[in-house]
Amino acid sequence: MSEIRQLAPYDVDAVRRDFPILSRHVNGKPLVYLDNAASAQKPYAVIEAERRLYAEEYANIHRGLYWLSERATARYEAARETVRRFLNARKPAEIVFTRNATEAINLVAASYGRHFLRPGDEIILTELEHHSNIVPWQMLREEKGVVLRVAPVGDDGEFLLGRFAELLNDRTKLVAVSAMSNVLGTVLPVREITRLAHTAGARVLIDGAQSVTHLPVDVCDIDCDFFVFSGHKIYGPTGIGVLYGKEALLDAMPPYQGGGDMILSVSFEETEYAPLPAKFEAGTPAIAQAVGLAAAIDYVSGLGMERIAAHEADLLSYATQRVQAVPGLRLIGTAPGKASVLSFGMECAHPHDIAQVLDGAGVCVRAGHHCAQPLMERLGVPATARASFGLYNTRAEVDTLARALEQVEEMFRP
Ligand code: C6P
Repeated sequence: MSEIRQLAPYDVDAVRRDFPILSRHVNGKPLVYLDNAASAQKPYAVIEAERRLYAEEYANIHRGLYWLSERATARYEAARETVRRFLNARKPAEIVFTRNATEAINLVAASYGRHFLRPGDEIILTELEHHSNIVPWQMLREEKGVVLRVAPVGDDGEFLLGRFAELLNDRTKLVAVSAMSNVLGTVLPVREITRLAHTAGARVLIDGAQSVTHLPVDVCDIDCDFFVFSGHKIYGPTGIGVLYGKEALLDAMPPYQGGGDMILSVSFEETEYAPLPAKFEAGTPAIAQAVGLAAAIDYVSGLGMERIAAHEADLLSYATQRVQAVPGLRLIGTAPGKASVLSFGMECAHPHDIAQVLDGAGVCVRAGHHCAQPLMERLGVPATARASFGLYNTRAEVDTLARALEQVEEMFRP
């Protein structure tokens, strides 16, 4: 199916039929789901992969000496290989399953950060980071006395590479940046950021929570040291995320959590840890969710990341043009090359009011600070309304959004 689909023109109606929830109504209106940056809906392929595992092949993994456990283990490890291929990592050992992107960043902060960073070492973040890529480093600052430096963004939300480069110095030990802003859609030049950081002798962590859904990724090409993402944003299950790390680095890092499955042997005197990646996967992992994530990756790969990106780019430019025509609406984040996210404010209404009116029209958007309060502060807004597009959204849905925004304007106009 996948090759045929990749060769055919992008058929969004066929894609929509793969997602059962998209045919439902909310508040008496057809569902228009535009909150994909928060979490994406799931295709039958993902739902069915989890169902099949539970119905036919489920047992705990890595420890059973019976067929069913071996089968479930094979499925889980095959999922790891699918993720490896998707990211173009060198080895499955470089792929650690976590709960989500947040846990993956916490793992790096707790293991790499505690073990390798010293008081006075500097970590560079950017103004557009999600709280998940700020708070773990602040916790490390409390504990280790590291220094956080923040690369600025411009008024349009563009990343200022030159200003970032000025922050690099011989105390910089880590650069932790998002590949794409969840609020503004700004896409960061992660390859160039990594090159500059490496020249300064720093390690690089890329938060791919948003970018992984919209842009093809190749960790070897970027040459980053760590890359993280969550399954639920890429049409996969909740409860599963990924940490990619270069093998030598992960090898040198101490375990994050202790328990079963991450050991070779335990006595009360000492414990020998398992090799990668098991060393970082203490306890029974999210087995079915890993299998569901692999199905999601197969699904998006079947459609083709480039084709998805092209479809979404068309939607974003159409939506930008449509909503800009709504009186009193101001776009927030207009960096060149931005992807799939449209944040805005309206003179007449608070973002929460906007979201509520849109909900009445069946349109789901997020409103608030989007877990990026420092960015809100930088932009001088308390909140934004945010429409974020996925591979199943259509121009007709954008029209519904624009009409509902016109309704907001009519309702709240003084
Ligand atoms: N952003 C949004 O609505 P988790 O929660 O671990 O799956 O993802 C955290 C995360 C990390 N980095 C970025 C850039 C993100 O956008 C997110 C999640 C959602 O924008 C939920 S706050």
